[in-house]
Amino acid sequence: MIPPKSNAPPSQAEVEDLVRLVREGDVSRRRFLALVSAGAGAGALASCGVPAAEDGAGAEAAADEESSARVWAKDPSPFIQHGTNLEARLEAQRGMLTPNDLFFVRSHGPTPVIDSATYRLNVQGDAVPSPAQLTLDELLALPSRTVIANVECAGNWRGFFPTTHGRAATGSQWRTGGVGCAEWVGVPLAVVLEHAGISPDAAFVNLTGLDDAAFERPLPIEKALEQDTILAYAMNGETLPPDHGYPVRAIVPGWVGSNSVKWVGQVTVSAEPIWTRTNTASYVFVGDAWPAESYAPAGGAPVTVQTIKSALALPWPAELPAGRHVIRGFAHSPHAPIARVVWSQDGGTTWQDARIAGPALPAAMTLFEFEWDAPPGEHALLVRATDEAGNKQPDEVPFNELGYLLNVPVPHPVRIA
Ligand SMILES: Nc1nc2c(c(=O)[nH]1)N[C@H]1C(S)=C(S)[C@@H](COP(=O)(O)O)O[C@H]1N2
Ligand SMILES: [Mo]
Repeated sequence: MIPPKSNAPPSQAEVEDLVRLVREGDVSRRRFLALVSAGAGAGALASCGVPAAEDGAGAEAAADEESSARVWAKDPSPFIQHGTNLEARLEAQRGMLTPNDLFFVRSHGPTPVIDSATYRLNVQGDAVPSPAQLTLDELLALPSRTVIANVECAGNWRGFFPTTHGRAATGSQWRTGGVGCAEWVGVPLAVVLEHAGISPDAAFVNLTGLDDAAFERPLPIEKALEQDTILAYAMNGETLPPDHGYPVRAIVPGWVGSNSVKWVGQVTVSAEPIWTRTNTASYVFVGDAWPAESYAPAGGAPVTVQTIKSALALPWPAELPAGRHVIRGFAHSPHAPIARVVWSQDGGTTWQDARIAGPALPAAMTLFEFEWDAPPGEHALLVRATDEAGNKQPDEVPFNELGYLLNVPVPHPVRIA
């Protein structure tokens, strides 16, 4: 899928050209993939060793192998398993795009098997005067759009709450691998809604999956109609893989992953707010900072927009030989392109600039790197990103029970032997 890696990073002119093409929605896939997978920092890969699954999670994966065969279509061994979820290892990713085989999976049940011949997309609801049904071929015939965007779970980084707040939040204890970035091709949801015909008072759009969980999440109409909110059928130049929603999934750039409903079978449009489990009980902020009575019938403020983050592409914990290393990582912000990443080896007393080493698009992974002359001993590296709109990872965030959107810089343990 991704062409062989070149050691030559793209030139600044190439990157600018690329970003312009992407912004204009006119990117040639082959050219684009060639550029982003070239990335930069091939030396970093060599010096950091691109460690495979050798920190113990390999054994966990092997133990689960029998059941995993029924849960996912993909090979789970490159991942850290949490129930039916597969957490990615950022250290395995080189360029801005996450290869499909390494893309994290967050599913509320096993991957369903869907027959494209009998697949139907139903568009209905009180704001759809005449319900519509589309076959996959009919959907594919509608105008398409290419979007480069992350999918990031609202609970990505949840496993750090014990470190940052001294207590754990409920849910899978993800570290940094609940995020991936891909090039998606699909039909704008707005095009589908226009095709079906919606009434002018349409206010909410609920997307429902064909998985056993019938996972669903409502979107306000404004977000549903944004041009980059698409029903995707391709991922990184391949047919959408089963685990990522084959044949059709939503991509809602910049919003938490639960909005990007996989295996979409139904689109319900209403003039009224739509309340489901996923915007009342889960994917809401529950905690002292969000008094429940202010958000009824939801139990707290619905979690919508993602947050700015940066993380190192190193195993957790990392082990490296003493000496000079090029350390890589990924930063992303839902609000604007990443403008700056700084790093610290002294607990945040002093900070140094990292180099932005790849294209910077909003709501997509941005590669950064820095050189570190690592002395022997136990270290903790911090990184902090700022975007072009001035958003910056904060020093503190209030605790929320369900553990969403944690983004304070968390020390990454590194042992230098
Ligand atoms: N139908 C369906 N869609 C779903 C989910 C699900 O369990 N079922 N999980 C959601 C959540 S919580 C996330 S974070 C993303 C993860 O997308 P991925 O598995 O492609 O990484 O899918 C979303 N879409
Ligand atoms: Mo999620």
